[in-house]
Amino acid sequence: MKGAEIVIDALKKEGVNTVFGYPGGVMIPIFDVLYSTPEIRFLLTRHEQGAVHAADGYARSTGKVGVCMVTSGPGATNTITGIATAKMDSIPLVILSGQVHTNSIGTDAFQETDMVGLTRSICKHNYLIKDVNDLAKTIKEAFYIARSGRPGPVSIDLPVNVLNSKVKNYVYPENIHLPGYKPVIQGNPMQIEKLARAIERAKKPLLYTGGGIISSGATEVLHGLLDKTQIPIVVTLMGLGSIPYDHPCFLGMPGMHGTIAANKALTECDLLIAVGVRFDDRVTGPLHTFAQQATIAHIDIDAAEIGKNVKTHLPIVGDAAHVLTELTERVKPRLKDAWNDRTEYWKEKFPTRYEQKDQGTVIPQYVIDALNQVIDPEAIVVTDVGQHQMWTALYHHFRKPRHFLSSGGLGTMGFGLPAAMGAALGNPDKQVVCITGDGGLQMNIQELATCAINRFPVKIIVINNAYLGMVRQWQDLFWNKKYSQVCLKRGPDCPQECRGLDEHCPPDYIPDFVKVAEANSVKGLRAAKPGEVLPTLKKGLQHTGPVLMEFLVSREENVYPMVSAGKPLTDILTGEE
Ligand SMILES: Cc1ncc(C[n+]2csc(CCOP(=O)(O)OP(=O)(O)O)c2C)c(N)n1
Repeated sequence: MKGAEIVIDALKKEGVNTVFGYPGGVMIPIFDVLYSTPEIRFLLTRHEQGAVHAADGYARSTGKVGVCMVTSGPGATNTITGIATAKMDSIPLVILSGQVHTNSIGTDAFQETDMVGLTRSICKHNYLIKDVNDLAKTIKEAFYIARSGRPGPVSIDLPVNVLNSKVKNYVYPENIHLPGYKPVIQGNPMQIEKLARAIERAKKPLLYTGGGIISSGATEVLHGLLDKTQIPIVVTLMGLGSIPYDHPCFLGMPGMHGTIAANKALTECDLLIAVGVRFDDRVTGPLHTFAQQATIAHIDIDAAEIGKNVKTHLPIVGDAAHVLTELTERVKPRLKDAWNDRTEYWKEKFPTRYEQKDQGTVIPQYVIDALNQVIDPEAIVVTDVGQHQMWTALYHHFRKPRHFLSSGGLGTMGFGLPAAMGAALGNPDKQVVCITGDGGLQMNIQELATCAINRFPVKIIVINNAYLGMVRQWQDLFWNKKYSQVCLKRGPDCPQECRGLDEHCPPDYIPDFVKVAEANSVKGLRAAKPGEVLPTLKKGLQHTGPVLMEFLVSREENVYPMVSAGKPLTDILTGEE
């Protein structure tokens, strides 16, 4: 059997029926086999970055490993941002890239790049296969490593001669032998017992949970723990959806754009039970100010996370679902008490809010909030990165895990549209809504064509403020309103120094998103007045094919609440100062 055939057979054996990618010279042997492999659907994107984000969106929404296949050189380097995005958010991917002939490696051969070197620090593991006899075993390992323990992307570089070489007796291996890699699943029972006792003693316990809950499939167990203990909970961007937005214990997202209730609770709690989180700086602020009064328990499948950023008093290495199941069994029921009253008071006293007037400009928050009235409750919501992402995190009504996809750790603009496309492919029965900024959409706008030609009915909501809004917000609040290179209307007639809107501002936005949509056979709609928002959303969501709904919003709206970078979580700007 030829190397290229082994790759395709291995994918089938791993249960892969969908691959995202883009072809090129050295990968033709594999594409040649794919040509007559109807069991595998290949999604030809319009850019390799689109392919890797689409594989990522597929993986996040289905829980399966996303597979991406690209050629050597520029094909491989175009996946780098997507691989780093997946690594930061612990998303299982296998990236198969082509490579030049093993004899040419190191000679600057045509389209040669050192993929192993390039991906070393941004993937969970990587391989360069030099011998066709290692191919099957390596692919088996790669899938196992990608999906087990703390999931992550694994890169496999495939020299063209390996793909063209033959193996005499090919068998796909059944077992994995990786003595150096044994993820711990069950937590230490003594430690779990200690945590159960600590919860009984605590006066102000708080759960702080993240993406680890979703990747371990621990949502139901978590709900069970909440039912038994009523412990207030804050959920990071990556964990949104693991608790329904209206759950009585849910205080919202913590951190820089977190709710006031969540940040106050983090500051005051005396026992912090962190599960599947990594104490990201966007959540904690300066570490010496974070949860100062708390005993910190940290449950994580990745031992390297324990104590990485904060001193942990009660470490438990293990899978969140297993550890929380055992914790729920061991902990005594806890009734709501004065601490619950206090956190609920904060929730009521400091809701996130906006004001939409009947006339005048559309407020971006209103668009995202109004979507709650018309969206299918089972819909998958995907965002890009920026202000619209934070408003979605604050205003969207999250209901289920794997139904909110967003680039958290890397904050990758351009993620939204291709990730939504991957989610649509993986979930043909679900409504998929992509909320994006006018900046981020343009980073992978070429994928509109992929959506249209494949009939992916993605509903795209463009919050068009004609600014790179989140950067403008920082310049507004912390850089004396010097709007340097954030205006997407800026042209040669604009003054050198700009502090916002004035008579020089060109009237038209380029490109015309509605026309771009229509040129790609995607339905285009636009709303510019408050009264047009709901009808446009309704019309767009009812349309059967892909739709782009552009909302022209007030340009200088800021995301609040906000804790300034480098400030403690107590230092909250509300926008009403
Ligand atoms: C690839 C990439 N480049 C730059 C940034 C820095 N950045 C973060 S948010 C942002 C602005 C995003 O603007 P837009 O897409 O219009 O969304 P908005 O913030 O206006 O909602 C920028 C430039 C980034 N996160 N990713």
